[in-house]
Amino acid sequence: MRPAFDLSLYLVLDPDLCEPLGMVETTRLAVAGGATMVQLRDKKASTATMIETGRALKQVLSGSGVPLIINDDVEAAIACGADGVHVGQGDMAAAAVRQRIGPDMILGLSVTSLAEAEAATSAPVDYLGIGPVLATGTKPDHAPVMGFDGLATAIRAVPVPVVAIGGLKYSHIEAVFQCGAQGIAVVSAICGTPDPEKAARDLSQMIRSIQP
Ligand code: TZP
Ligand code: MG
Repeated sequence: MRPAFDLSLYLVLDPDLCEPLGMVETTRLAVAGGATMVQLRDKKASTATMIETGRALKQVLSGSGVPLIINDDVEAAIACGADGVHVGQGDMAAAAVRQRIGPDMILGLSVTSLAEAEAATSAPVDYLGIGPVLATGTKPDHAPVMGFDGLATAIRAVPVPVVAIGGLKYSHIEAVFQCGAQGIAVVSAICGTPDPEKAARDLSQMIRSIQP
């Protein structure tokens, strides 16, 4: 069986924004502050480096119950003992990923529009990442922004839990959950701060205060 997972405060790592603390220490602090899920996303890393970093992240997450998800690199995810994989529209198809990882790993898929959300309704995924909700400098080549109305419309079209992404900060939490999302995925709101534990704690407390 796949592990249970909580999308509510989903940290997506960025190696550049995580300097000077590094991705492993940033993760340790963010999880201490309340992050519920962690994704290793390093577009420039080799599979060998992804495996090495993934193993270090698994170690720091040990005992926390927080799943580690690997972006794109399915073989690295399997090799480092990650809990799941996250793919985008341009990556390996979700059905092929599911075939490779089997039934026991979490699978997430990014969608950037209502059309992509509708096309994903039959995909064998456990959750969707929907966005960018707002413009963000973290992903300079991002798709057109969807806004909160676009997010809410896409969420209504899909049967699986959704985590919203793109330009999201503390001040957007209420709107994200009002749209029907199960969580907020952030890079710079945690990785780009001098105190990732405090950043995560502030976000987490706000989420807890509005979740039913
Ligand atoms: N996918 C869509 S937007 C984005 C990704 C990975 C980056 C989000 O970064 P931030 O800093 O939380 O806006
Ligand atoms: Mg991708």
